[in-house]
Amino acid sequence: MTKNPTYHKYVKDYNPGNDDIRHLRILLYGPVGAGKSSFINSVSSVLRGRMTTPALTSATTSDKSFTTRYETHRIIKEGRGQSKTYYPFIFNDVMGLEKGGGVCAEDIILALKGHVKEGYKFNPSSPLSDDDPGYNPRPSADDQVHVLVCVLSANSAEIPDSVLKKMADIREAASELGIPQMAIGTNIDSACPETKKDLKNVYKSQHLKQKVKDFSAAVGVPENYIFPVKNYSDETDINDDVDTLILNALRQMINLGDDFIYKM
Ligand SMILES: Nc1nc2c(ncn2[C@@H]2O[C@H](COP(=O)(O)OP(=O)(O)O)[C@@H](O)[C@H]2O)c(=O)[nH]1
Ligand SMILES: [Mg+2]
Repeated sequence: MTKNPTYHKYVKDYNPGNDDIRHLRILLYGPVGAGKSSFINSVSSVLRGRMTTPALTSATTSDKSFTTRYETHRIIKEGRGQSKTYYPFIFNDVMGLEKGGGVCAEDIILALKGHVKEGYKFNPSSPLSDDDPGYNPRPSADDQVHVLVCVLSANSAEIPDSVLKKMADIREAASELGIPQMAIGTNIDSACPETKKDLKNVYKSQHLKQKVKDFSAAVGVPENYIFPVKNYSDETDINDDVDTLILNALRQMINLGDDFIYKM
């Protein structure tokens, strides 16, 4: 895999094809530790051409107790301080599909519609109600989610039924709203020794092929909408093969989101 300059350019030059929309909102959801924050950091590193580490990832994947706020992550395009500019695609990530904790499926569905205000602290035991100050009664086209991305780790054990049920509810709501959906499979390195050795083996690996099939069956996303990625985790330098997979997934998010806002 040589770095695909076309994808890089496409992403760098992208502007939403609907003048009423300043940015595409991409919502990542999935279990704690699946690699949501790492993916956002990786996108930042790929586009900046150097390792960036906004203090975003969880140091330990077993910590399920921390509270989450609804936060928007922007990627810096150019400049510093007051003169910073950002890419016209932004990310939200919500964790908590764990049983007995995390964000309620109802809250994720409210987020899809743009009803969750920036900074709202999710309450695992009760969903956001419309009289809460964190509720946005009149969401703009910008507040709504334009692409829903399921994040799963290729290196994790089977997904519990309770989690699958939550994911199915969220997907169904997104389908009703017409929001396009896709998935990324992270940790292709730690899940497969051959791929770890050389990321170019990703599409040859029988193990990963089977994982994609399993994911597809479990979460109902078609196989060709599941993108394998390796997030930047402990490397110190940018790597073309890592970049290519991240850009491939990101390009698809932008394509799907742009189709959707075009129709809005
Ligand atoms: N080797 C490897 N580690 C990863 C990958 N993605 C995430 N990690 C690591 O897994 C841990 C949890 O990732 P994080 O992004 O915080 O997960 P989140 O809870 O979904 O936001 C971190 O220590 C990451 O460095 C990957 O693709 N490969
Ligand atoms: Mg995270």
